[in-house]
Amino acid sequence: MRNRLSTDQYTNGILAGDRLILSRAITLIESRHPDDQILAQEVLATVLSQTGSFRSDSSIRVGITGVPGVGKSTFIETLGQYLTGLGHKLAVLAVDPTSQRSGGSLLGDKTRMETLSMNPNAYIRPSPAGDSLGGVGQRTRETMLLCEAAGFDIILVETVGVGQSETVVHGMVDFFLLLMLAGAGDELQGMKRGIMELADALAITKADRDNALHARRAQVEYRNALHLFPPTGTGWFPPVLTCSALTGDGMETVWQTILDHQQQTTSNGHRQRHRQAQQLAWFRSLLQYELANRFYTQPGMRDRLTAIEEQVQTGTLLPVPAVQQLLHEAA
Ligand SMILES: Nc1nc2c(ncn2[C@@H]2O[C@H](COP(=O)(O)OP(=O)(O)OP(=O)(O)O)[C@@H](O)[C@H]2O)c(=O)[nH]1
Ligand SMILES: [Mg+2]
Repeated sequence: MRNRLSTDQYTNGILAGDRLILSRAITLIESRHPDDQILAQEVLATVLSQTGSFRSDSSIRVGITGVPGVGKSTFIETLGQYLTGLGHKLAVLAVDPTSQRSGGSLLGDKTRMETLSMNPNAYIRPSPAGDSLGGVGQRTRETMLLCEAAGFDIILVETVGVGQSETVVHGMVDFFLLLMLAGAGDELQGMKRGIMELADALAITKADRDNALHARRAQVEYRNALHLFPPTGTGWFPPVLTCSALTGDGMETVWQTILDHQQQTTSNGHRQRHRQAQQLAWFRSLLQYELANRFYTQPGMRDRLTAIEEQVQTGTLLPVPAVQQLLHEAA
């Protein structure tokens, strides 16, 4: 990156809540350039050593997922306005598995969160285009830490409910909110059950106008459906709420639910255990990524793989000895 700042300049800027410097530091984190990566890690380490963990301990991280078009961005816009109204400082990040393909990003090209992006107490960071080092969302975790160090006490992470992104986001937040639509008895079946099992709450959105009654009916259906799920073991039972990002109805209840969850999991120790487990999982996934990366980027590996795969395909070499042979050569 041209015009790099010094570690001190980044660190002081971030700790002072300078958004411009925060943005530049995040760009550094997203960069694939080795020099940028080294500097980014230095900045992160320095920032974290100065904030300790108190800022991230007092932050609330919320993941918001749901099928495309369910209303995630609009919901974040309305909830965000409400939260900044309460005096919070809010950072909005996105984990977008589709940005790799389109080269764009959800937050960038669809709903632009026009009101929220003008709000001095909100910081919106679209997800980077192109594949992220370490896989989908890896850089978002570090970005989150920097935002917390810059004084943002609520982090909202939007992700579209396709692929693996919701699992990734679930692995980095305290509270995972699933947005759904009414009139979706069919959707319930089509919906990946796995996502519902991850949710700390379901919110049926667009519960306004003609849709309000449908939403209440769907609320009952989903409540019944959730009762069939095994208990989470945390003592928390995911509630089903209704809301409208258009009218703002239900936003307060959604936020109160998140606070209740925060309070309960803090007092029973689950929150801390959860974050520790997330740290460990992050480490493990990075290690796996790094190992694979080193293996595949060895000189000549591509040709060697092609040759061995051909042998495996034609049956002249079995998969197990093929793997052993490759690993042996690599060592
Ligand atoms: N009536 C009504 N319409 C809504 C509400 N929330 C969102 N919408 C509309 O639904 C459409 C999709 O909203 P988005 O917020 O872009 O949905 P999204 O889930 O972020 O979509 P992707 O980012 O593409 O996955 C837009 O036309 C919104 O105006 C709501 O509460 N009520
Ligand atoms: Mg969106």
